Amino acid sequence: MKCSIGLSFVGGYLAGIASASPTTASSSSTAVPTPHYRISPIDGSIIALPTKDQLAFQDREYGVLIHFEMGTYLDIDGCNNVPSLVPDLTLFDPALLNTDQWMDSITALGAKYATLVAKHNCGFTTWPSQVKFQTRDNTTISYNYTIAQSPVAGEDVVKMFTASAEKYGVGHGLYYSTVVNNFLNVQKSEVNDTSWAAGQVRITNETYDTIVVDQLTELWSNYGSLTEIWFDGGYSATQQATYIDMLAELQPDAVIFNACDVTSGDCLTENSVRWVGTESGEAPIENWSTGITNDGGNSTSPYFSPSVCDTTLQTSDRWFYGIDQPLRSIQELIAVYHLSVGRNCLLELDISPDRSGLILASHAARYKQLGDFISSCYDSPVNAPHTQNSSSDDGGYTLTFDYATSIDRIVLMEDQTNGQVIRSYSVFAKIIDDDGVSDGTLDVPWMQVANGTSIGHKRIEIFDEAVTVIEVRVNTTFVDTPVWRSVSVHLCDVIPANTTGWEFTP
Ligand SMILES: *[C@@H]1O[C@H](CO)[C@@H](O)[C@H](O)[C@H]1NC(C)=O
Ligand SMILES: *[C@@H]1O[C@H](CO)[C@@H](O)[C@H](O)[C@H]1NC(C)=O
Ligand SMILES: *[C@@H]1O[C@H](CO)[C@@H](O)[C@H](O)[C@H]1NC(C)=O
Ligand SMILES: *[C@@H]1O[C@H](CO)[C@@H](O)[C@H](O)[C@H]1NC(C)=O
Ligand SMILES: *[C@@H]1O[C@H](CO)[C@@H](O)[C@H](O)[C@H]1NC(C)=O
Ligand SMILES: *[C@@H]1O[C@H](CO)[C@@H](O)[C@H](O)[C@H]1NC(C)=O
Ligand SMILES: *[C@@H]1O[C@H](CO)[C@@H](O)[C@H](O)[C@H]1NC(C)=O
Ligand SMILES: *[C@@H]1O[C@H](CO)[C@@H](O)[C@H](O)[C@H]1NC(C)=O
Ligand SMILES: *[C@@H]1O[C@H](CO)[C@@H](O)[C@H](O)[C@H]1NC(C)=O
Ligand SMILES: CC(=O)N[C@H]1CO[C@H](CO)[C@@H](O)[C@@H]1O
Repeated sequence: MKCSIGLSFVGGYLAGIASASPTTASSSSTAVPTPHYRISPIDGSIIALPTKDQLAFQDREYGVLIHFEMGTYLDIDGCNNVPSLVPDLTLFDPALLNTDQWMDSITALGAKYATLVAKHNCGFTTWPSQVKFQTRDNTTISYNYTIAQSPVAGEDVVKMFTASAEKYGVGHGLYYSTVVNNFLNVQKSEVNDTSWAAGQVRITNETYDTIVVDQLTELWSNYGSLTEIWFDGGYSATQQATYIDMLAELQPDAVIFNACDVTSGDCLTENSVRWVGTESGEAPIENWSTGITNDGGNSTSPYFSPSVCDTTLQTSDRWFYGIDQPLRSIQELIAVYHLSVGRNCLLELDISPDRSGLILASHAARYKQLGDFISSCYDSPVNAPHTQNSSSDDGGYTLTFDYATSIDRIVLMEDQTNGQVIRSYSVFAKIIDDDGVSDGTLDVPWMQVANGTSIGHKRIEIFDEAVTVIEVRVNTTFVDTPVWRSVSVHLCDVIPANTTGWEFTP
């Protein structure tokens, strides 16, 4: 992926194209989807409304992004920034390829969806694309840089992956980079007409546009209903109307990563999700489900567009399998979970099958370790059978316990069906300390244990230390009376949060 490189095109690059050559925009009369929102009955502000697909996607909370393609066979991390590199087709030779084996790691992690890179920047397709096109000398040829010309001709990674995902009950999505294709000598959606390297085929810009449309049509027609579609680095402004129509017709339920042009505000679909703006796996502490900018979003934006935090398992921002590339520690990955899912951002963790087509044992073990932590910490609230709750119209929510209960964190979830409405929260607890116990009185004062702004789908607040409480109260400010999805308290092993250079504020 290296999507930071591509994604910087979303604003600057696309804006440049649109203003430099407005007449090249499609003549289709396709309407750009408009955002849906309502007006706050309290302060008149905008409350963006989600689609059912966006809510269902946020419910998945975390998934994986699978990098398995020609880049797997390079010592560098894919073909990014090496425009003349067209790796030899004989390199792609996964002798032990088994996508069910991938699913073992995905389900051990607890991921609810998986998005597969079907074409990355080298231009190689891991499905046997049947697309034909004209070269600049008007000869019609086949797109012959695919798995069908590789040593494993006859296989279709996209089809195998789709079947495995369906078998294991994991949502499946596809990534296809539209802005770079070394095989066709394309960077930033434009065919370079000055020189051609070995293995590159000569085409026109118009032909490139039709190839992309034809290949996306294959991917969006032949592999079922997709959970997520990735536009890494955005898309060419000239293709906007075409993609709007294609998505509406072929994949109306998919959520689209990078669906919106930050500058114009145009989106390909209402089902957009936005990039959070980094590849570290950390969302800003204040992070809304709304807004289309590549950061913490905007609470008053009319666009509902949750953020995605994509990040790697391997160190050094390495997305494709790297020989002997170290893995990030379990402590760092637990921090990543809290800095993404715990801050209302969808975590999309990289998976990098090796050159044999399998997930290495050391990688599999780390996914399971993270999955085990998440389920042991968060599957069951502490002392749930002895907890009562009540919510009130003043935006408050109270948990009372039949007897003193030790907790070290709280998980807050809004029901966002009618938009994200809470604008700030404070968590208070009646903490039993040594004095309280020795006094023999439960008349203990409220202490603020956490506070912040955005909740959205989920906010996890970890306290400085475990405390014993008899009551917990959440107070909020809001633009409409909050509807709580859940409020739960947990007690988990204390995991050291710090790793070198990793900022983590519990
Ligand atoms: C290819 O076809 C186009 C349109 O028919 C024509 O303008 C062009 O001269 C042809 N190119 C070659 C090399 O024959
Ligand atoms: C792909 O097709 C072009 C044009 O026919 C040809 O020059 C090239 O050798 C082919 N590549 C492979 C791998 O078959
Ligand atoms: C086209 O390719 C040549 C040779 O690789 C390179 O020097 C040039 O910068 C490229 N042009 C563009 C617009 O990328
Ligand atoms: C494609 O379009 C760009 C921008 O207009 C232009 O610089 C480039 O030369 C075109 N490529 C070809 C192959 O015509
Ligand atoms: C947030 O969105 C609103 C409505 O579009 C806009 O007026 C405001 O400037 C935005 N705020 C920021 C910080 O971009
Ligand atoms: C959290 O509470 C502290 C102390 O009362 C206050 O200074 C801070 O502004 C609050 N932060 C938010 C986001 O409300
Ligand atoms: C929470 O808000 C309610 C209503 O505004 C207020 O009465 C109460 O004192 C607040 N609770 C705390 C612990 O500050
Ligand atoms: C409150 O408690 C009831 C009864 O245990 C439970 O069904 C409900 O889900 C809880 N509400 C929230 C928001 O957690
Ligand atoms: C955690 O990291 C910060 C910043 O890197 C550092 O200042 C702090 O001392 C570390 N805390 C612990 C307990 O290691
Ligand atoms: C909309 C919003 O509040 N964005 C914030 C997200 O978090 C970053 C860093 O914490 C802030 O700079 C943004 O203002």
